[in-house]
Amino acid sequence: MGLDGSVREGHFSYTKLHYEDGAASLKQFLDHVAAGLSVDASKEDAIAHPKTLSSMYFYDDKGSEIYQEITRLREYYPTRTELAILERHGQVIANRFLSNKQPINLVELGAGDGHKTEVLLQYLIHAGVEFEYFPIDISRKAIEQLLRAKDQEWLELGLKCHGLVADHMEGLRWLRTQRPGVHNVVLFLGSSIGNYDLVNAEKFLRTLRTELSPGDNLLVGFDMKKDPHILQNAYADPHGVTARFNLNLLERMNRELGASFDPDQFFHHAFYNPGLGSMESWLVSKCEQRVYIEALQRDVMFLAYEGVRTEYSFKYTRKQIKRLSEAAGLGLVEAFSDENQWFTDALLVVKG
Ligand code: AVI
Repeated sequence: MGLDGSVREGHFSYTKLHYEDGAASLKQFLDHVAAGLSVDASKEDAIAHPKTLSSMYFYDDKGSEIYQEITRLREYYPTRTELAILERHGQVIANRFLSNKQPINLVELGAGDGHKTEVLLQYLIHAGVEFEYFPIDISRKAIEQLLRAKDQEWLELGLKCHGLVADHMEGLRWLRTQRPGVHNVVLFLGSSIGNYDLVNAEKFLRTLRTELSPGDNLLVGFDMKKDPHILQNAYADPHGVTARFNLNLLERMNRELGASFDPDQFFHHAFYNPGLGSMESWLVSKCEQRVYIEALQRDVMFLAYEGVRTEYSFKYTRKQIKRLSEAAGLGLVEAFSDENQWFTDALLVVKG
């Protein structure tokens, strides 16, 4: 570890701002499961308030691996469509930052595997934009894997990079104190914003804005509204990869909470809800059953065909993107889309 608290990883380094507390995270997961599965489906209000679990718990090591598999599926269009947008419009995006003529903190929320960002990094370097790249992820493993995987490539590109093991807001606050006055460009790619409902998406953007300064930019990925058949195919793929992704949540409860779920007794069900404008993923019980959760010291009952909602994936229109941004105090500078208008990377600016 360096004097400034940074940790070297190959030719690059990272700072750890978030201390992973295994016991606290497990307790949080347990409380979440207790609240989400406590609904008694035989009671009337279960129609309005079914059993739920948050999609944020999909991403343990196994879930993250299956998600990478999803992104490579032909049916799951968002990843390759966003990549194509960045390939097609990267030059214009880079030129926008060049015309600001100031050095930039290029901040990425959620490190990912770096594949999509790579395109943008190359454009920025070739355009001569002066920047340092700060991938932020709550998981130390994710930052280490990214730095390790990209070590030689980035070295050859002459990229300046420093990782942050932190939650999004902690990372942005650190940048404000360590690099005051530097223009921030925040990347939130991959339509992760769609996993928030509309109220929480606005709340998230508003909180982000409070950590930034007027004139700072964001590039946010939005999946667009489209023919529900295309959505259906992407979220209930015929290869069963998304089903495995969803069912892994049951296995995670077995592994971490000593639950006795039999994944064969549930199925993955995904559909587009046009009223909400969102894809929904559910785990549906194939029969009436009782599941014991050791860490809760109690059984959870499921009726036959009762569901647990595990994910929303909201889809947007241009108008909604503009409205959401403005409500959060952000201006829509430019929207970059593919030719089918399936996906949009929206360049936003923090208003003064
Ligand atoms: C991570 N997130 C943007 C993905 C999505 O499309 O909502 C997660 C996912 N769920 C099913 N397939 C992919």
